[in-house]
Amino acid sequence: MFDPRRRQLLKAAALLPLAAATGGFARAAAAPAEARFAMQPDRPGRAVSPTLASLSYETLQLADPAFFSPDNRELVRLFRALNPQGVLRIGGNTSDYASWSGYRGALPPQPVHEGGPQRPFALQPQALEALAGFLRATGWTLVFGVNLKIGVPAMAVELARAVRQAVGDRLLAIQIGNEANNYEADYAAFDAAWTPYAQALRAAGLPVAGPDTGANTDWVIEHARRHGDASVFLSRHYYRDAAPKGSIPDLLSGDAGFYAEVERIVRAADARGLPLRLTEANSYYFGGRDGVSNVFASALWGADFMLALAQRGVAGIHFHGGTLRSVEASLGRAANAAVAGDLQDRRDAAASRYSAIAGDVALGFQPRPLYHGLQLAQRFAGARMLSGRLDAGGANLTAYAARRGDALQAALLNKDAARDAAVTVSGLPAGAAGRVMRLRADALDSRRGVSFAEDGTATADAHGRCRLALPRGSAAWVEWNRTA
Ligand code: BDP
Repeated sequence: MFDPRRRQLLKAAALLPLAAATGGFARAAAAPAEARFAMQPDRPGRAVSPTLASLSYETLQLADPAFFSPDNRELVRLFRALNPQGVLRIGGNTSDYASWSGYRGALPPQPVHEGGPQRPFALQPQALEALAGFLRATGWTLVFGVNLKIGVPAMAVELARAVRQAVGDRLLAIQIGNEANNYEADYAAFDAAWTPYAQALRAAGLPVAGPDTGANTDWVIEHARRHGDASVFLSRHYYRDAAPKGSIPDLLSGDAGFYAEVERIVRAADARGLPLRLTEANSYYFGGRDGVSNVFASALWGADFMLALAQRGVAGIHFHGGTLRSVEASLGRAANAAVAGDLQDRRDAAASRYSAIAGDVALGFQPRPLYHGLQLAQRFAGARMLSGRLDAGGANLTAYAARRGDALQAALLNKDAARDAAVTVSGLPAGAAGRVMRLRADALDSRRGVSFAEDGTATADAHGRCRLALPRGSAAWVEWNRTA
């Protein structure tokens, strides 16, 4: 049973580390940092894929055909506003519990999780029809995961065929198994189970991508070596850590170790001309951390994470989310969604803690703080990243630059809880007129009141320099028109 007092206590407990970490700052903030960001327009880097901001949902979300449906107008609108060319990945733990209702062959007995909701369920054709309408309405394409754990390639082929028949060209790829590193002994065992599926799917003319593993960089590289020639893209997942270990300072400290792993995978992907997609990613696994994954800090994290990866050549990042029920079921847990509060609170409680979009079919939908961070980073879609040298002036800042046609753009992120900053951007055409958008909220732990909106102009001086204020816990996106 839901007990509101207990929730208050839990909330207070979750905020304690933050209060301790930021309590002093509000009263005695450190001196503003003087930062410099030298954009290098003559040193182009990677092209940013239009599919950069993408999403991931549990297969179990399809149990309700009203969710991914063209009639679900609010969700359609939020998808389109995030990215008119995004890619929806359907998968997660529940993909390895899904069967296809049209399959008439024999199935081995399915494991039933003791008392929990993580149990086999059958996908219905109506859900695929509705999904196809949703994709047409949003302009999105699809990556669809089939059940590897059950060990029946013939069922996977029938399901994948039905998916393709429903969605047509919008099917980008089929993936086989979700994080098989959790149930296969090693890469060789995975490959032995995976290969008959891939062969059967390809024989049916279906596009295949993978390996869709958890945190296994070596598996991805080995997979590229063995199957890269026939693959649509390479994939792995990312979560910073487990939910109990999550905190705002941890989330905002960056993840250099992971970036180095991405560079290794991108080298393997480049060697075969393959894109790399993080087909499932978010802040903290085990469903996300309340007070961290669903507050404003997650927006700064998400924007920074996307741009750091786009700079390293990652084509798309699928932020995992959906209803609390679907994600908790993926973890073998029941969802105890709170029903107290106003509509915004209730939508928030109906969604998994890390979801970029809150709500459900009954309550309607609204953006979470993370959504606005993804919108900021998505501004780089279709542009070419540029080199830049950042002197952060001692604050926790990151900065990214890109060129699109004649325009130069920069994202400046102040992830510091304590220090306001002023950033001098250089390398601009003299006198270039910049249009500024800001990502902000009252505080890093704000659940509401997050915005990413126009905020005036920033014009370069005769030396091509432009100074911008960047308050702690905020970000700016600026686009300078070279011809101005
Ligand atoms: C991933 C699973 C997904 C879970 C998520 C989590 O693929 O189904 O919902 O972890 O733990 O590993 O939040």
